[in-house]
Amino acid sequence: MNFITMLGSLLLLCCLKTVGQEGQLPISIIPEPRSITQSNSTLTLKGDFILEINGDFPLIDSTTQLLHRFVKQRTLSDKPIHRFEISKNPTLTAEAYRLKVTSRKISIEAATTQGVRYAIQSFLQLFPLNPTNNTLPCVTIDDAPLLEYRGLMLDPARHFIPCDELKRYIEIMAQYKFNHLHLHLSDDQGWRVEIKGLPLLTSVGSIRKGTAKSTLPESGFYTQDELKALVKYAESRGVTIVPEIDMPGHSVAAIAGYPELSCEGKQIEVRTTPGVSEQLLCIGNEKVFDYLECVIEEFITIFPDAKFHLGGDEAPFDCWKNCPRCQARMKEQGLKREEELFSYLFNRVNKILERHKKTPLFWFELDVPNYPSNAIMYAWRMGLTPQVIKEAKQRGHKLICAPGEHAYFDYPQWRGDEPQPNWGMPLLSLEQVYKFDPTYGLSSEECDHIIGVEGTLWGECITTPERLYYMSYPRAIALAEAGWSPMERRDWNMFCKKLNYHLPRLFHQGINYRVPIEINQTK
Ligand code: TNX
Repeated sequence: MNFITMLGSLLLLCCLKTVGQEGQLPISIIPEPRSITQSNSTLTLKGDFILEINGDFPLIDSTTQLLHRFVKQRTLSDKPIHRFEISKNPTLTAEAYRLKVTSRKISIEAATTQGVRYAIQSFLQLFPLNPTNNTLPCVTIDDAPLLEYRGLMLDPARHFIPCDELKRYIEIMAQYKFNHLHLHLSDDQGWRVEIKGLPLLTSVGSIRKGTAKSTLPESGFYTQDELKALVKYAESRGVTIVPEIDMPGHSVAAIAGYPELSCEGKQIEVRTTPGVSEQLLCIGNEKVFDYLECVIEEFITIFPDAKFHLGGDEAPFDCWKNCPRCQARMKEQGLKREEELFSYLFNRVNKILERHKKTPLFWFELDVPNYPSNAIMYAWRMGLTPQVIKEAKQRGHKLICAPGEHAYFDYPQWRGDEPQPNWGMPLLSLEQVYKFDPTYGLSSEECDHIIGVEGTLWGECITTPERLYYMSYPRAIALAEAGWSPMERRDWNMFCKKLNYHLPRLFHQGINYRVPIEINQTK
């Protein structure tokens, strides 16, 4: 090495120190990127960007609009001043990006629009909280997600959530690089999607006379047009909607509309209280399969993505034992145990999905002997996750981890906090969410089938949009890091420091988060 290159390397080392060194601007990006290299220089923005887009990035407009809007608001100027270059780099993986901020220009490299979106979300998180200060650190960020599926689940079946509220929810989750919004669209307490061929699903099934806490009726459903618009909106923000129709349990609202779907065939009402119902779909009745086919065929015209959740949770099957039609079905199929009826149902419904190249998703129940071979499973029951990870691997299924012990956002966040009374729900603190290691400490071989994480906000107590955010934030931010950042890049104390930057950002956007007073308590 000659003198000049040695001097050059030394100089480079001096200015390319790692993040957070003294004298450097703080960086608080969540989820934590793979690698950040910060120099001592800064860039002070004084006006809008001159965007240069090299390559084809479909649906990029809503992202670049966001960028323009943001910088114009900050600098109070729409004069195009700063160079901002977005270029295609096909060697990067689908959601990866490289973001470079220098004192002369900003540049992004990505292989897809999604990569560009994430680069821009990270870029926006470089701005100081003080809205009159537009000095950014000069950085190079190389980033890519740990897991391909990073989801949140909402439950408009228990309490209807208007479309506009879903859109706002999508906007915020996209800031934290979540890419799937799973919608639990049917349950005992409500049916929420217009099905043209089965009008009683909504005219009867979307209304309940009261709830556990109120004697006032609860109702609401989405028209197909509203859902189509929602899917488009989500897509433009990089979020895929995963629809769920629960079966064979959690079907009381559907049965209230069409009593012939249950084993007993009795007229029942949409359930007013939480809990698990003993009413299941009758597996011996061909009308049930006609119903499912009709629902799925209409769903398919609304939700273009391949993922289709068929529920499958919490279905006590005593009614099948006493049902002559279910028993006849078992005989016809040579089934010995009622549990095998689940597999029969799921495999048959999967045939409908196969015609449309859809992949079925299920809540994993260990007593169901087999699921369709292409099914993606969810680990959810508290304490069973390690066993479910093993079992899913053995059975050859991909797995998404949404475990009760880390990802149930319907659980209260702190002692004495709402929801109260909480039907014996355990606490799920922010720290407990943050501790979530989706691999459960297993070797990469033992968990190479884990494709994602999901936070589930069951809706029995989610009576207003304010509660929706209160229960989701900031816990969803902690979960975002579990899905995106490798364990070696994560640290609870560092996360708490970064959160002090993110909470005011949420506040500024009108998000009703829980103030996590515990994060600034000295230990
Ligand atoms: C279990 S998690 C359910 C939901 C409830 C939730 C309440 C799952 C697949 N089923 O129906 O809302 O517990 O915590």
